Amino acid sequence: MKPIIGIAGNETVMMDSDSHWISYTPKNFVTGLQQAGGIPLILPIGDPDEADRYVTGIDKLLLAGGQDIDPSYYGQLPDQKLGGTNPDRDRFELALIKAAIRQQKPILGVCRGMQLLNVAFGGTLYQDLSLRPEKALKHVQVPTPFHQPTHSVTIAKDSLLAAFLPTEAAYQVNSFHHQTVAEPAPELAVIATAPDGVIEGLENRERRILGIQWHPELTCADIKKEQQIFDYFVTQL
Ligand SMILES: [Mn+2]
Repeated sequence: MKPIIGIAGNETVMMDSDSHWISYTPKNFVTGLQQAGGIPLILPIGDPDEADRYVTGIDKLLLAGGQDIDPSYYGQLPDQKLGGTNPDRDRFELALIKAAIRQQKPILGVCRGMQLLNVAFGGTLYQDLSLRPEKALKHVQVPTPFHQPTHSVTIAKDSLLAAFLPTEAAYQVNSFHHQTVAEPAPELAVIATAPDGVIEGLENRERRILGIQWHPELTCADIKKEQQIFDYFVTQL
């Protein structure tokens, strides 16, 4: 039976109208999961008290990209470089993570999703790449097209990703993030790193939790190995 993959949704306003809000997820997550043999189900931002019910109805949870996370969740005040936040989304997704852990359901976190996993497990973020002590590479690759990889990552040999991604040679990924993991949570292993030391992958194998900083949903139609990330999540994690 095909697994149901809950995708934590986002909200945006249509046509600059205060009253025309929509709940959504990027369609490429939907098609990537469908290609992998999953049944995607978008979970709109809602009451954290309902998170357990939502997770009961899914087999696995996908956390997508989006807004910056409220830095109060990792003990910081807002820096001038902090981007837009959505407190309702933070609250709901943190509740979804707790529920998925409680119900022992696998989680894939992408970009913000990986950063939120780190925060949920007690790790911290840099609110902007410029706040790292070391100089960073270009991690917001705009105007380069979204599906083109622009920087490399080194994948750890004993990681979940090593089942299908190369660990000997550097692996090329796309990049759309201005924030980054600072202190990884104690329960999460660092499994992918960019040449500048930026953390691009985290996992907890026992809990079947995987986080990646890049965006396979934007590359999976063109690059087979990127589609394999969704294949692995849907069929194996
Ligand atoms: Mn990057």
